[in-house]
Amino acid sequence: MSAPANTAELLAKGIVNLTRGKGCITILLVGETGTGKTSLLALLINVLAGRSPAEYDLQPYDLSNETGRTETQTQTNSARLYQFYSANGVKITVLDTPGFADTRGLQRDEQHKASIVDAIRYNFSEVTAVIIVANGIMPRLSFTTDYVISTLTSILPSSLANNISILFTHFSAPLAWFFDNISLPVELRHAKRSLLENPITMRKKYLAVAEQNDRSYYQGHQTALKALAHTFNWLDTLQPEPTTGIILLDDQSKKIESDTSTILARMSQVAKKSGELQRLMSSLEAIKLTAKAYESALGNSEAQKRYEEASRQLNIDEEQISAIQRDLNQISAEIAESTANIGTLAERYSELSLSGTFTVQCKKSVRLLEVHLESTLAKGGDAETIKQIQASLEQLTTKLALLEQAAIAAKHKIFTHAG
Ligand SMILES: Nc1nc2c(ncn2[C@@H]2O[C@H](COP(=O)(O)OP(=O)(O)OP(=O)(O)O)[C@@H](O)[C@H]2O)c(=O)[nH]1
Ligand SMILES: [Mg+2]
Repeated sequence: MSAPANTAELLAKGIVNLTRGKGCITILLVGETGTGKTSLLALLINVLAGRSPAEYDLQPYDLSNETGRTETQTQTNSARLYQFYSANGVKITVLDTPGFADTRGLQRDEQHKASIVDAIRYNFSEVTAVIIVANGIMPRLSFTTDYVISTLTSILPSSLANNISILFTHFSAPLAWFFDNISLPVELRHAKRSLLENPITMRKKYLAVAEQNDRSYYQGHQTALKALAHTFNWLDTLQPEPTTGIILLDDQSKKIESDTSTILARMSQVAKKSGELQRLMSSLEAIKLTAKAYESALGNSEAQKRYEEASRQLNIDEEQISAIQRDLNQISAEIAESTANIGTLAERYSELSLSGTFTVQCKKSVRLLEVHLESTLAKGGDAETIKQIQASLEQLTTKLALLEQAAIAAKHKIFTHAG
């Protein structure tokens, strides 16, 4: 007979029931910054220890891994692994991760991505579930959340699709919930969704007010336990997935990124050489005119000397021009070949990844930077910040153009090979 389902009453005693004879659950908590991942971790630790709200440890996580945003709000710095047991001995492993769309910039998000994937690479061989934590007080996805979801799906393989759930925090009233499902990416529209008003946060608020007899707090706590019970019932249905897909995707995207940087460097080399070629061609034209002018007065010894000098220079320039042209042809052929290879790599990545294509993440980053630039300009931001955003935007746009070109080149290559 299967074990009884998880209930708020059992969870209040720290009891988790798993029907499949599993003794452990591994959860990745991911999402936008400030949505409540660390608070959810704190709730899980307290509830599974069987503590009552009065006994809650409000900060049972590594405080040295948190940076203070305000006195009551902190931001997680890097991915951190937590292991704890339910009162009846189920081992729970949670990876609390730094949130994306960090106000400190896209580069910081790249570091967060690396910290998450490294933590997975070195600590997990399989994962039971990925819980995307999102803020429930929003009718549809903002640009930022859209960017965050695309960043997350870019590191997750599609083999994990059934193991992903979206937990909307700051909210617990399903009837009043108006989130527009259509705004979610197709891959996540069928993901399990749940709502939570985190009692850890409410507990902090509750303790801050003088009157400590708030029945609504205890009702809220009960609602949260029910939501957690549903989550554990869902976790119980899951087959853990190997993390090899995440690691493979990371390896592939690192290769694409490094090959892209190499090509971009080669492209700026081409631009420099083309400039040089242009300069030499103009100088060649000028020398040709000079030589022609002296040629018509060749009886004159001074004119003869000048004519010979011009002819010598003409030869030197012509040799240099053909050397540069040879270089340019060779580099351009290499670029074309590498671009098509990147496109092929990106296609392989797309077959594995939840995000669909490799370029989608780059597009969303461009869009986010454009919005950021618009709002910084509107707010009258300082010139240095604006210059930095513009430079990042330019870099990213060039990279996006290259990736789009790579996709076309790869298709053409396949077509040519097939034909
Ligand atoms: N009202 C309410 N506040 C919440 C809830 N969950 C989290 N918070 C508050 O939101 C703020 C951010 O919570 P964190 O748990 O630090 O968010 P995080 O996702 O870990 O943030 P990063 O580490 O920056 O990614 C804190 O002030 C929490 O108290 C919730 O369900 N309801
Ligand atoms: Mg956090």
